[in-house]
Amino acid sequence: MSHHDFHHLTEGNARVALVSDTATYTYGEVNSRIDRFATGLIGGEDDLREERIAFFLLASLDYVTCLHGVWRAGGIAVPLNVASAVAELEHYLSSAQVTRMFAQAGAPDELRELCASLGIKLLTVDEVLTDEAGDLPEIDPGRRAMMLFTSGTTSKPKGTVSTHQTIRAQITTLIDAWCWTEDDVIPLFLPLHHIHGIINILSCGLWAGARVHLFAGLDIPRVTAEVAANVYNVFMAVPTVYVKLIQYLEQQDEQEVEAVCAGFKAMRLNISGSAACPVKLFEQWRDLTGQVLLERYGMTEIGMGISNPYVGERRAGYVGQPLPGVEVRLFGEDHREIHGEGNPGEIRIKGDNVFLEYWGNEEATRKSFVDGWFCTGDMAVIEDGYYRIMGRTSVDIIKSGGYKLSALEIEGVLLTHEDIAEVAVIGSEDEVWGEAVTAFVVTKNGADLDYAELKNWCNERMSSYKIPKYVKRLESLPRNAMGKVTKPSLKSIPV
Ligand code: MCA
Ligand code: AMP
Repeated sequence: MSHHDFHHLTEGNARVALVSDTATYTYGEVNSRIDRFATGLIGGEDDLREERIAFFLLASLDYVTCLHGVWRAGGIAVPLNVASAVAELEHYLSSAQVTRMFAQAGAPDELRELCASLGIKLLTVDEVLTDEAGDLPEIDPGRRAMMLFTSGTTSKPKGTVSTHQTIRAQITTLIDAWCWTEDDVIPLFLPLHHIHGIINILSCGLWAGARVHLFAGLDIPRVTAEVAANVYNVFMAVPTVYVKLIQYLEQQDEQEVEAVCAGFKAMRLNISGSAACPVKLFEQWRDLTGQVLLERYGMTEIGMGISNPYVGERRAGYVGQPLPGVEVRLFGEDHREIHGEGNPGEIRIKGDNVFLEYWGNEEATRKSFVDGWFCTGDMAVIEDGYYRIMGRTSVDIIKSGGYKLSALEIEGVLLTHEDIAEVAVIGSEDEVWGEAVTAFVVTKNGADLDYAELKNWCNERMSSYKIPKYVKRLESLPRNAMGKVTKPSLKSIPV
């Protein structure tokens, strides 16, 4: 990917690219700001040479400036979760060996102290912008471009590195498959440290010359007001958002419901992904709005892999067929390929869309590929030509509201609590979140555990969406003969 690929981002282009609460920015304005930022970032050098530049920014002109500025200057963009706890940030920043970090003016003291202790320069975008754009390097498409942290079956999140070419492939596949055009207008309320927000919405939108409405987070009254005013024609979200929209509409008067539903109905596309869309939700949304949700399957390491068709049957409970340019096969535990319909196997992926490596973790990278195929850890089966996701190979990964969470990471933090002797974390079925983080704990000397206090304690140590929604005290954890906690048996314990 070179910046010429985003061919609407050019000097003087008067099309509107971004709409925020307070302002509207044209492609030309955004482009010039990116160039001036990239120039400032490079300083007296000719290329950032894959320097890791982090940013801690909500969806904003600054965010877009950082992302594209780092790309144009030859750095690696490290967008961080703005809801992170300081302890989590420390891991991201130190493992990525970040040297500079961009945040809004008036960043909290904790962030200043953390950056100072790690020798990271904390800056605002304005501080770096130059008056004029200078020369920028030509970037080889094989060079590293972005690092996104993803939780997995290890206790600490890993930095997933993609190249300019990876990102280009991930974007162009979706531009074609979902028929993006410059007439599209889409709201962006999902977080911007994951593929769903960064690639599927923001990058596809800017690549296509579309208009992206930036929100600091999910603000249902504001989003639905815009929907009712027929502002958007494309909508992308995780299943939890559709659940929350339905719950919200249940509280509104008939007139408002009618207007919002008509707004959704008039759109050309509603997409659900990042977690399984229950058949019931698919049907509720269709009955309410007339929209047949297009469900697709993706992962941080691969972008999007499998999608229901834009034209053709979108089947409830299925994720569709491999996207063009993405090779998908199913394999058994013995690494033999599974053929034919109705036979489950692990999804493995090949293609330009697949990431390069886990940063600084050759072993994890090596282990995640077999014979050149990336092993997703998701099980699937093909039925009547459509892929159906059956679940994951690991019980230690939880999907809550579209966020992938590591049970081991949460257990690791809880175990540092002075009253907790043993703990096992699982995802329990939940109508709103898909899976709700649930902790089974054995306390030291039978100590009591107050939920509100524990939640407060957790707040300082983990992003709030990782905090267990349910905590259940047990006398002991169920273990097998090897002493390993039998997590599946915990699923049947009422909480
Ligand atoms: C918020 N809360 C949550 C979650 N989000 N709890 C569990 N799971 C969550 N996902 C909690 C907060 O801690 C808070 O708790 C309370 O809910 C209200 O928080 P708020 O931020 O106001 O909630 P919200 O705005 O309604 O957020 C719900 C959300 C958000 C919009 C669904 O979770 C979200 O943006 N999820 C999408 C994440 C995403 O983009 N995933 C894509 C990654 P309390 O009140 O107790 O403090 S996957 C990906 O990129 C792959 C490639 C793919 O396939 O797409
Ligand atoms: P992440 O690592 O955060 O990118 O999340 C990727 C994971 O989300 C995948 O490995 C799947 O487990 C899950 N996922 C994404 N889309 C879907 C979907 N449509 N249905 C079921 N699971 C999904």
